[in-house]
Amino acid sequence: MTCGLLVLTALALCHGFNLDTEYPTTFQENARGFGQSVIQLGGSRLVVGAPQEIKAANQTGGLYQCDYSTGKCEPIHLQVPPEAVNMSLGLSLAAATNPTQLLACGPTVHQICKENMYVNGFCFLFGSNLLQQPQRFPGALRGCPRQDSDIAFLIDGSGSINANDFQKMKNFVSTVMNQFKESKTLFSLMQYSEDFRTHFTFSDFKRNPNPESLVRPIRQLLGRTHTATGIRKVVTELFHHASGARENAVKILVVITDGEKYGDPLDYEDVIPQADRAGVIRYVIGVGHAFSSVGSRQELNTIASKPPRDHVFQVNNFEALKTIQNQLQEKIFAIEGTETGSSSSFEHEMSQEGFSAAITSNGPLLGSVGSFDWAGGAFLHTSKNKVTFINTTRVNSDMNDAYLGYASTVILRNKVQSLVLGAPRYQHTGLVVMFRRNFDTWEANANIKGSQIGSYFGAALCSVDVDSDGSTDVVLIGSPHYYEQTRGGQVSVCPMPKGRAQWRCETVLRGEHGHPWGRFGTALTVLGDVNGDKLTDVAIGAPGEQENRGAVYLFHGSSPVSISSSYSQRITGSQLSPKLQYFGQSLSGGQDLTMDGLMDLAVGAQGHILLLR
Ligand SMILES: [Ca+2]
Ligand SMILES: [Ca+2]
Ligand SMILES: [Ca+2]
Repeated sequence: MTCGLLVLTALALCHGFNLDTEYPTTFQENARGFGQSVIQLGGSRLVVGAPQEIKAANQTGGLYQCDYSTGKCEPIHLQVPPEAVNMSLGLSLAAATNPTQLLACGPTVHQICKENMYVNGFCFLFGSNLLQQPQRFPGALRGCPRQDSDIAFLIDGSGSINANDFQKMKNFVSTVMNQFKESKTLFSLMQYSEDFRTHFTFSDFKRNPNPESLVRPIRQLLGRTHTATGIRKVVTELFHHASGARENAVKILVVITDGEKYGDPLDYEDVIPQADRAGVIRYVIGVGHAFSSVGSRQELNTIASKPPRDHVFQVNNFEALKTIQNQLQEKIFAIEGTETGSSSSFEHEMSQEGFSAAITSNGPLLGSVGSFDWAGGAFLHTSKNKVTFINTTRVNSDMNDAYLGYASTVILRNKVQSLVLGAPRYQHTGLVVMFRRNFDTWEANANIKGSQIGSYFGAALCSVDVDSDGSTDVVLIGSPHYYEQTRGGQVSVCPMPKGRAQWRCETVLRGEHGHPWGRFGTALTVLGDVNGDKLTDVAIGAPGEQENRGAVYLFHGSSPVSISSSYSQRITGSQLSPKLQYFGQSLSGGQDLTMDGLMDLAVGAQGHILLLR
């Protein structure tokens, strides 16, 4: 009897230490991809992503909220902006408490720029009322990258211009060239009167991009004004690959003249259609006399591209050329591409921002694996218009194809927040980097490298406050493709580095033997304290176990700064339902949604979410 009683007590204790697998609540939806992501929200419900669901033409991804009390899920309605083409909404989710916030991302927004397809992302930040329209990050789709331009000057050197004014024209040309210093714009210059002289070609400029030294030696030709012939020569000779003109560049011609053409054997109708066919955009700057009569004004309109009001500039004298420098620059910038206010926009064409997501006290953190040729990084949106891009280039230049931002998490030490990003393809072995804020920038201050090629070290991250004192104690780092003969995938337990000490991992968590393709560590979550020892416990998904039926493991906190290396419970998908696939592909824990005082665990499987308590 005593023995029996002991056994019963042991059973009860054992049951209380772990999760009940007898009566899980199952949520099921036919939406494609339902269960790829899940998050507990506000202590009352689950939000589930179905990133592959086709909602409408060009619209992929759905969000659902699932309620334990009704056992049902219903779609969260979102006004999807039309430019969010096929974004895979719900591929990543994050949530915060106090106040309740939900961040849901669609990191595959397709954007067509000319012949190229780019992949960006949008994330939506909801408050606790999911019916209210969320805030969108970024606020608008990044503009298409700028196109390079080749700009040719055709300057009037005829005898009607005095030497002083010719010098002012040269100054104007060098000033305009200097305004494009930071761009990939190339310049060339021809002077015309009745004679024509190429002072520098695009190739000359490329070899020596120094406006002063190119412009200073130009001597005025003097003579008559053969403007039409000059335009033909620019179109055929300067905008030619032999002069270094680029096939894909925007062709821009800037003509500066003080009057009507005179003595020219060619007419404008002989040359302007040719310039149009060659795609040369023409700006004309008429100085002084050029505007003295209706006929000469008409001539400028003929030379310029249509409409004239956008392409003809009028100045009263050469001194006044200064006043149009900025206008000309703005016009040319507008042609080159959409202005986005961000000078580095063309480095993020494939950013996939929102591939991972976290909510920081400063604002949403969006992992962007595709930035800078797949080196990756993350955008931290601190306010509606302020964005910081976080990456490691200052620390390590060899980040090609590293996929930084594949996973992200926030850690808190003594009320100071740091960010942790995973780069699972770094040097093929993976890297995890911790970033600390230094005024307005985020600096990498610690990192850990993976050891095995192809292991995907850093593909999943989870920060854990084991003793619940408000400070993070360990970061769990998943390597779901870590290969051992009988076990696939592992999770490293990495305590916070002390002072300037190297960041290291101590314990390694593994799944059961016999599952080389288990992908243990694909999903990680904090569970809360399930065994009542006041130490936080964690759950780890292994969705590849048993031919992709999948399993979830529980590990107890073992000291204020560590997690036990042996698991306390293994729950397989097959034990809950024979039809479950990829059980453990997503996890979310830490809240009591069933209101029984015990922490619950939400587990994603293909088309299903299971709530265990
Ligand atoms: Ca702690
Ligand atoms: Ca515990
Ligand atoms: Ca519960």
